[in-house]
Amino acid sequence: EGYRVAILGATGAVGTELMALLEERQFPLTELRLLASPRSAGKTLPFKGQSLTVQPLGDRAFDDIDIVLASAGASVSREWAAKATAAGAVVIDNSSAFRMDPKTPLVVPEVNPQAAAHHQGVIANPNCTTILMAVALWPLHQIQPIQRIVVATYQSASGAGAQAMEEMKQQAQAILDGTEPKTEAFPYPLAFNLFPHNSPLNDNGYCQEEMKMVNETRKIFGEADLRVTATCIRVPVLRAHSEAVNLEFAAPFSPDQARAALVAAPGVKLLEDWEANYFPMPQDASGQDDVLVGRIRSDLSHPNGLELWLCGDQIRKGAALNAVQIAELLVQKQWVKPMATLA
Ligand code: A2P
Ligand code: 11C
Repeated sequence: EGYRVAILGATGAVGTELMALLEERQFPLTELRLLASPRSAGKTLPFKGQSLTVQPLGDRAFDDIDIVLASAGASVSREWAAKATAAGAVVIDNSSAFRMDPKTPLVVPEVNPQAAAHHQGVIANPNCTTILMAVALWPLHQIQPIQRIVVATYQSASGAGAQAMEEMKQQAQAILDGTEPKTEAFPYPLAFNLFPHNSPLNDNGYCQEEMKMVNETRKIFGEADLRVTATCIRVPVLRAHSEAVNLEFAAPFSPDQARAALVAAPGVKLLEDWEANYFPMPQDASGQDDVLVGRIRSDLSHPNGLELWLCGDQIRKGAALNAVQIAELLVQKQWVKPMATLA
């Protein structure tokens, strides 16, 4: 038995990784349909030793499809998700379009898999920084409730897509060559620089990326009143995000208790060598499935406080892997309709 899957945004940074993960994890497929903008129509991409042709998104794009993995941005999802569900598909949407919609489950399989059972055709994949933090904090929260999260992020170029990654490389080359770096995907040069996250600012002074961390974490944890504050920064790293997290628990929670919880938790890897001063780095996390956590220490300034540092691959667990895990969950629990019979 297999499923007919469409990747919407197949030519993008996340789309490319979705294809690699479906192949690597041997997702049960009877068809893989690649969809992108008309600009990419006719382009071919490799999959399982074959060459698949990219099709332009259009009215019949979702006919006879069981699962859509969508990663072409929020406006494309807003326009096309209802058409895909009307055609009978379940949409796993990587964009922000439906995340805070009360009818749409927002799922990190290590945290709230059961939420996916109640889907009405669309399941939202959270923001990348939120996913990475949720995977690392949920096991701690199970043992000792977290009361407040203060997080600062160090976000890679990949969060802004394939073109942004390319732009940063070209900026680095331009600066080394002594020429003016070009900026299109980003508002400012990112190479040899950093800046507060380039998402629009809200009236409360937070940018949208920061408010996603606040609101999405609350929804995933099922804790509407959890106190979360975030500062999101774009840094000149290609493809893994890092986060410095300060936690306040209901009662003292020691670093060793946290380590024990993390070692036992799925999707997390403890990486600490205090003698060598070696802790997670984006280059260790790139291409890895697990969120790497380290530098766990008691907060000197608060008896119930704990500090930790994490790195996770933004394109994999932050986006594509989480979406494929949701698809696997649907298959395993039979929460997606199986395809029409195989001949
Ligand atoms: P295309 O390559 O044809 O522009 P990234 O996040 O890496 O920037 O990738 C965005 C993905 O979304 C790409 O696959 C891109 O296709 C796709 N995309 C962007 N706009 C549209 C659109 N209007 N319709 C369909 N796909 C789109
Ligand atoms: C970034 N997290 O790193 C953002 C990109 O809501 O899916 C993804 C935005 C989103 O810039």
